[in-house]
Amino acid sequence: PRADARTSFDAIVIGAGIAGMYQLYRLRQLGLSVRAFETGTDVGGTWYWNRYPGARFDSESYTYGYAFDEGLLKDWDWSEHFAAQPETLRYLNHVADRFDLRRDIQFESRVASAAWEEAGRRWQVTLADGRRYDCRFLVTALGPLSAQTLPRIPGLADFRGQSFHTHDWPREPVNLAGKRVAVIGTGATGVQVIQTIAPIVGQLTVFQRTPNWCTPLHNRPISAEEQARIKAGYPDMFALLRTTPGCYIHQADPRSTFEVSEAEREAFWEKLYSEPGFGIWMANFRDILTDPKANALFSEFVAKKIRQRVRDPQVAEMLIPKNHGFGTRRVPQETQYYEAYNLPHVRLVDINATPIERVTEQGIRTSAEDFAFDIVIYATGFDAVTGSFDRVEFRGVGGQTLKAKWEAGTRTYLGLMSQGFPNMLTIVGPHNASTRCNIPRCIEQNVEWITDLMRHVQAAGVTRFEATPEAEADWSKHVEELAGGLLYTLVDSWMTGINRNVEGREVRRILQYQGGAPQYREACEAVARDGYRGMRLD
Ligand code: NA7
Repeated sequence: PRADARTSFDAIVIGAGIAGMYQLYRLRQLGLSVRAFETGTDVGGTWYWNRYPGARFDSESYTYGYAFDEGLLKDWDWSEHFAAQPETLRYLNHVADRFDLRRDIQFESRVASAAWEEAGRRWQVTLADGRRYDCRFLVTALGPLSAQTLPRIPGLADFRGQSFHTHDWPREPVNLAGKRVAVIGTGATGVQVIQTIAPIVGQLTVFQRTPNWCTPLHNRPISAEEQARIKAGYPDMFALLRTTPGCYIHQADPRSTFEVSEAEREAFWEKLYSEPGFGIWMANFRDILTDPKANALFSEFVAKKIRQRVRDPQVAEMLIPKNHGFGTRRVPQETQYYEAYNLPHVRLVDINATPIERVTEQGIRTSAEDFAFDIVIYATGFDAVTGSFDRVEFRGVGGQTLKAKWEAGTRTYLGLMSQGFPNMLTIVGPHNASTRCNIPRCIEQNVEWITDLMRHVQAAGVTRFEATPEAEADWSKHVEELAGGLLYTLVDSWMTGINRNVEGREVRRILQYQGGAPQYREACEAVARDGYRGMRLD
């Protein structure tokens, strides 16, 4: 039975997505009393919330599932190379059942604040509804892309039709057939929505601010033979994933763009364009994301593809990014996305030319035109990485808030903790390799490192730990240095912490550890090996 009345725990985990579920499982194995708090009514995090049409993996399904349990790997069959959201949610429910996780998860429980109490060396956790709990150790599993943001446009509440942010897509079915639909936003989410609903709706109007470089996903079902091969190959595959920078199956090409002949280059790029997944981004020539000339040449290759696929040359030009090169923002992967614009009832509106002035009762008014819609879909993204932390009031030593601390500059140790916030660990926090990663792989690493620390802390009778200011300063500097020379740091996107819908998010930040997952893992392991160097354990 669930010990709902209990309010004191060894550890509290915030969030029951991929990270929170696994952390709960591991801490429970150590014999700790643990409670996980989750805002949703069930497990799944990202895959619980994002039920919008077309939501699916951009990672190969079998590289994305948990790797920690052989039985789980053996029993679960992914149906497609890139599974859709309902399947992923079923998978996460299967995991919750299999490991009996729900008995320690409290749903519909949004954590509003967590305050460190120095005297008792405990965290006081308060939910949005006022219920209070306390724990020795606090682990955040908030998700890097869970703080959804709506556009700052006047009149949002005036609209009389249905409207939703893709993250908050309703649980009950939305009837899109024959409807007049608007989509605002053309990031990875917008692209998935647009290509999926275009054939179904009556009219589709896409409001685009910045086009992205999208490349084909080439998804397909997994045959029985492939299934057997995938399962037999799991040990080798996971070993390979430990060696690639983002734990993807794609291995970087050691050659540089200009060391091969033009014919060889074109043939290689054609091959990448015809292959499934992120290979085109991650297994391209090694200088594509660092040398502006190489980047420009490859961008032109993709532009040519867009021109071939979109019939109206004016629309094609609108869909080709002009101010950033390929791969310097998150690359949306698509299935017939460009072809959607060849349908007679699909229209692309460039809101730089004709800005949105307001949302009206009927629809959307731009500087040029009044549009009427039945449904408005906001695919407008997230206050990334730190946004989910900002939505909880974390108060550390002396009552300082984490938000105020990080506003003055993101500071962490290993992307897993922040000085002044003792006994608190941040899975997928800023400065962590996870947000440049096939995320469950990096989540498992984070969770296992945290679990080892907890084991050590328990055995040694430690009741308080904290990163030292020096270690934090060094790590933060190291993270900044590693990003030097990468073209993405010169471009606005969620990866550089930009979100013009949030005040204060107009300045680029280094949010990610760019040294690659293997080097990150080694850095974490070295800290543990050296008796948790850079941390004070009392
Ligand atoms: P993204 O990639 O941040 O995309 C958000 C999109 O919404 C992007 O095209 C934005 O244009 C657009 N946007 C945001 N605000 C506005 C306003 N006010 N007006 C017009 N257009 C706007 O979020 P996604 O959900 O697509 O993807 C997030 C990640 O989730 C993705 O990378 C995957 O890793 C999974 P902008 O580019 O800012 O001009």
